[in-house]
Amino acid sequence: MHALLIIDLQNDFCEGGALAVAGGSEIVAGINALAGQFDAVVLTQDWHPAGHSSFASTHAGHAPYDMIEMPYGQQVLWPDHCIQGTEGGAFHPLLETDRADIIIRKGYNPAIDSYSAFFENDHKTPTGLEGYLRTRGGTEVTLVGLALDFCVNYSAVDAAQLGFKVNVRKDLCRAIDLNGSLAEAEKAMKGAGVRFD
Ligand code: VGL
Ligand code: ZN
Repeated sequence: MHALLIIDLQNDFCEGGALAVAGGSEIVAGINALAGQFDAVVLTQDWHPAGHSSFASTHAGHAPYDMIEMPYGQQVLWPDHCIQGTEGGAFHPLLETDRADIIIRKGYNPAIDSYSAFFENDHKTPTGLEGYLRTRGGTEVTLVGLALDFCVNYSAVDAAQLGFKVNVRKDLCRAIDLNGSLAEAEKAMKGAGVRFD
């Protein structure tokens, strides 16, 4: 079974959003057109409580894009984004969400960020997506969405390490590209055996 994972196609990551990724909304039509070709469609939704530990505003004296040390490793501090129940956290209005089989929310634990669709940033706490895919007979995943160098990258690497066959459609992703993060992400994905077709 081959699943399409549509990563974080939410208003805050698109033009005009709190953590806008350049060209984010350009990929929506292509993703809608692709979705019919898969056995399953999974949407992920970045879903933070107000005051989340990944927000710069939560840490006195810090600005967005600073790095801090968290118990689970280095963490970029982001502008407040994708707060539960807000318009910024909602899916892009043109994304065809009705065809999704499941929506995986992540980042709801106030103390840990969660880039990957499979594990929180401690690389241990599962979201449940692995079990969902396996119990449906999933063996292969294709990833599209935002952002290529953060949530798509972490999700793709985890999927490959879990033993799924992984393909990232880079033409249907857009990147933040913070201090070389895009080049680093491409290297990490290649190293994990992710294909770019
Ligand atoms: C993401 C930064 C913070 C992403 C989510 O979806 O790539 N990036 N939260
Ligand atoms: Zn986030």
